[in-house]
Amino acid sequence: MYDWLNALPKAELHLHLEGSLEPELLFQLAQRNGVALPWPDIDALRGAYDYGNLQEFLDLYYLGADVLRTEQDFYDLTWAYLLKCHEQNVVHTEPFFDPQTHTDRGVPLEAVLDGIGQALEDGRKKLGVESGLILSFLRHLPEAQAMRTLETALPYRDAFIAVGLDSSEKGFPPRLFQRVFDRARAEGLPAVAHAGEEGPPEYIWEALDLLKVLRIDHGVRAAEDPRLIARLIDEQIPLTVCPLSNIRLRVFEHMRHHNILSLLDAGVKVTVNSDDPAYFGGYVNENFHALYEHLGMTREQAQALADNSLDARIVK
Ligand code: ES4
Ligand code: ZN
Repeated sequence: MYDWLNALPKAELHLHLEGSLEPELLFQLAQRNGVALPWPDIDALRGAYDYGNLQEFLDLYYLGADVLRTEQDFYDLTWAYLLKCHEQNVVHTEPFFDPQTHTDRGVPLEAVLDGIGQALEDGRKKLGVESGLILSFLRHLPEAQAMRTLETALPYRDAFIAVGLDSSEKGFPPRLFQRVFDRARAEGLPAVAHAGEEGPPEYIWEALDLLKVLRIDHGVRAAEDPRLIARLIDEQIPLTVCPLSNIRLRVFEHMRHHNILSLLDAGVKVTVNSDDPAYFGGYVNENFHALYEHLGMTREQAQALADNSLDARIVK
């Protein structure tokens, strides 16, 4: 079963590039850039990968991202992730990056986009991994800063395929970013948004009705709202679900309580993704393995999940 799952061609639609920064590369980049780290060694950093909730994880994730300084760093980060895709039969990926995490530290947007973009191009040519980049706004920062980020990015419009919304969810509803997403849509940019990970089903409604997203990132809390579930099924709106992430961030107490297969069987277009694989203990295939081990996922279900991921691509 494991070999069969590994060999399934699949797409990854929910992956934060900054969250694919493995501790080894993190330490290597810190040394290359002369960045002092709060952990004495890789094991100490790994020991910190124990989170009570989304915010505790994000605090560590933003600290880690501080080692990313140059175009080469962003190339190396993206290339390492694409090698994983190649290894795992991820034939298509639509990764997120958080421009504000870097521009707020003085890293030029151009360095970020050029480094990621060159690696994605090499991934297509040398590995056969197709891709499209999603520019994601940090929702814990003011709307005006997201708008400025969008305006700064528009001259590089061809470097990304869509906009997204991530970071701390509770207390930062999608409605706060309606004007930014209106502006992006006016520029012809499709949208996705994190919603219903820690936040309530209402945030999923807002993402659909106000931000006009074509996919929901996470969305597992939709299960609390039967009307919303009916809509997701009716409109076949994809949910990019991240099982290992949800366990590490305590969205579900244990993998055996995860609702992804119930949603799938009910007719919701769910997909399997790794979110922040370096921080959550696995890439896409390890997420599939966990569904087999703890939820008894069948081959038919796995095939449906992989088919959904290819179907839910923005770039066809
Ligand atoms: C994230 Cl798991 C998750 N949720 C929201 N924002 C994020 N950024 C990186 N990982
Ligand atoms: Zn995410």
